[in-house]
Amino acid sequence: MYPPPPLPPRRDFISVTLSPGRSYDGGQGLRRRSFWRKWKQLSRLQRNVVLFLLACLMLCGLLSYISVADEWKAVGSRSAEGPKMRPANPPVLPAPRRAAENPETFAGASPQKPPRHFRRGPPNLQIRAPDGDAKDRRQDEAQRRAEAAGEARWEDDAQGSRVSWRGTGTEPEQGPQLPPRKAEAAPRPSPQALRMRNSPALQNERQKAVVAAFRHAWAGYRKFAWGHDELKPVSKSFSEWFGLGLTLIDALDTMWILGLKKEFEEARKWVSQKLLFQKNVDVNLFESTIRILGGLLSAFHLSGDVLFLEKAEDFGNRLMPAFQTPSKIPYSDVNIGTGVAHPPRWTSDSTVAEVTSIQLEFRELSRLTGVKKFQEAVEEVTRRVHSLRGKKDGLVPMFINTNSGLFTHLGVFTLGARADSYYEYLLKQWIQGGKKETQLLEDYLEAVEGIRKHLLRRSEPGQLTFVGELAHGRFSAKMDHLVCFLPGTLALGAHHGLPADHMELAQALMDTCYQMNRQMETGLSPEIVHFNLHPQRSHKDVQVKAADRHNLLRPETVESLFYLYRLTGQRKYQDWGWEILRSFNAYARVPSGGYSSISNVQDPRNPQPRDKMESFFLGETLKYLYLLFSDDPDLLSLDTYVFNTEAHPLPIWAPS
Ligand code: DMJ
Repeated sequence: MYPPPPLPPRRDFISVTLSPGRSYDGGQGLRRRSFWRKWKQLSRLQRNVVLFLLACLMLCGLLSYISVADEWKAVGSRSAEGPKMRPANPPVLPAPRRAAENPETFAGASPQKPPRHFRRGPPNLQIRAPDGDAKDRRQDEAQRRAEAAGEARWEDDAQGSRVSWRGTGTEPEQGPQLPPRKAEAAPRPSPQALRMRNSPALQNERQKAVVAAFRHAWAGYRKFAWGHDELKPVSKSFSEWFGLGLTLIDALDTMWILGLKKEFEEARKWVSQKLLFQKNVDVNLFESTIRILGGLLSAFHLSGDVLFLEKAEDFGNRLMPAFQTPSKIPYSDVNIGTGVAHPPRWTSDSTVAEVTSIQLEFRELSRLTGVKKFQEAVEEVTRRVHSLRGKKDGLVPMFINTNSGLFTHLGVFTLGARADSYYEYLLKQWIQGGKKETQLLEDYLEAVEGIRKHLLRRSEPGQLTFVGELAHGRFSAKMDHLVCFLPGTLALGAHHGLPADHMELAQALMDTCYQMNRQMETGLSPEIVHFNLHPQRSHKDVQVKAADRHNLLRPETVESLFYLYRLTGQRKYQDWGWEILRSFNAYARVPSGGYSSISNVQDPRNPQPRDKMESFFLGETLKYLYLLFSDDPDLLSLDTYVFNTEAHPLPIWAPS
């Protein structure tokens, strides 16, 4: 057989009919005549049908005209009032949308496109368009019915392998499905559940002041930001980061501890009815682990309410794709709806503090659920980081590559941003696990010696002990406020049997952190300070650059004050915390509700509110202040609980 002859190449033709002698009228006369001929050719029935359809069309047109005309009339009457109200120069951006007064009605309102919202580091942590509202409502309804029927319901997931803009298309590990649970590990109320104290009589005056501050902050959140991530107290609005009610979840255990039962119940209802993780949204693995996973686990432990554990397990499952990298060092971001994980847009590095400060939460999740993969994933990270080259006497660089698994940007060492909680979690995991994991302890002890050797100095003229930074052998006298977690961590280690000189160092650093607040005109620490190393009497110990003068309502100073008071009993630490609370009330409190971070801690007349209340103000700052003012060492005993880096208490597994 011969193959058929090849077809000629396809050509496109345009056919043109020329009609000489006809005057040009756009062909309209011709079209009219041919329409009339076609109409005549129709049967009577066909004509009637066509006429009937035309009549229907006209009727519809008439009806919709009437309704539109009504609306126009309304708009017209609104705009008649308009000119009086409108500012002479209307703002370029629309005014922020206000949340309704009633949180329940607002929580279900249609999603708006959230404002872009930037954090330290990655610019791509923005919320994506949430799923349709109707879908959310259907899921809510199904969830409500399931809960009414007494069963925990786990949403179905439309999962599929997807390829993100940078890399991994990962099959979400069991996605949101509830993994088969070992019968013996079924969740049950925590044996350590802490009874909520309802009686204000049990609270001293300072604790009552913290409760008042919390109520004020909560009132703002409830009124203007209910169910959203963060309150913008000045504009009486909100901002989204993950679109998961971050402040509400971060604050759950604080409400429990402060005895705010009504508020807790209302928030619990929101978690039960509105908190759904099947959302097309990128979350930062670290931030969402410490705030959301940690917050839910603590809420479960304190209240004994299994709802929080179920939510925690669902969320933990959705974070797991982040660990599917060539090196097993997790990506910074993961989409909890699609299961696609990825590094930041500009690099394949992750931050060292971020990948090493999720262990307490994932390990606890494994212990509670009996599902080992959570613990295995994070402990693999710990093992790999432990044996990496590039450390300096236990100090770690700030970045680690998710492909190679190696440290990058070698030679730069800090106890501040991007490295801070690595050190904190070495100690706290060791405590959490019952002080058996000696490798964690050894890494911690070595790091403390590394800090002493390379980063510790005294300022002039006041001889304040501080922790600076090292960049390629050059010392910088710069210290982030974030470093003020360190006195508390050192004191905690000493309490758990580590060398007594750790406590001495803790106390010296505590003095310094207090001075970082005290020496500012508002009594609130700036984000970063530089210490004076030169012995001229005219210079102050603590110096602040214009770009670093802001205060974000961070907890680290009061966190350490809590540990220092709890473990030494020295009242001065309570007094220092009291000063700080008074400063927050004087300079950060927004009368209509909420507290705001401020731009200038050196200008008490105009501290410049930044219109943002970070979730950690309720999750950490106010919680630590309340615990600092307590004289009851059994209120979240440090022999029973270990606090994650977002101040969420988790139980110590076994007595040492
Ligand atoms: C919190 O999210 C955590 O404490 C974290 O470890 C550091 N940053 C903030 C508070 O400042």
